[in-house]
Amino acid sequence: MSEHDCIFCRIVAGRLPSVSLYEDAHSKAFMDINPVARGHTLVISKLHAETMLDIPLPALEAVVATVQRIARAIDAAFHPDGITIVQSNGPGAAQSIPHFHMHILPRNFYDDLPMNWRLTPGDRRVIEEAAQSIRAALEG
Ligand code: DGP
Repeated sequence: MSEHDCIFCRIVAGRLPSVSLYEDAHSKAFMDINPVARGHTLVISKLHAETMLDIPLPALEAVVATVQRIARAIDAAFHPDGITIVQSNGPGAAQSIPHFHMHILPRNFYDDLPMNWRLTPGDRRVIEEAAQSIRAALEG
């Protein structure tokens, strides 16, 4: 998808409407059109970058600062039991809009959102092997 076709670029440019909460030079926060919780908010970079792997650090920092600002406001407004911040990269992670964004999800104990996992001990050898692969990539 090019920047020209990108839904979130069109929202940044004001060519598509959004229920806006906040914006600064590098980021924008607005309500998700398919909310899974009351107050479900998106924070996007104004710059078009598809994923966290592509986005320049200053733009990422601006988005994270806005996420904290909005999460604090959501906490004050709704007093949820918790807040999940989630961010997907690529189709295998179910990213449906290829423009970098973070979700802010007010949570409660009984919301049954399918994103919690049980804490099951992993195989230490498999964990160590995965770490070795990542360390090699870091060094390479
Ligand atoms: P993801 O699947 O992580 O890429 O999340 C994309 C989110 O964007 C999804 O929760 C729905 C939301 N969304 C898609 N199109 C629009 C739109 O035009 N306006 C708004 N406000 N949200 C949108």
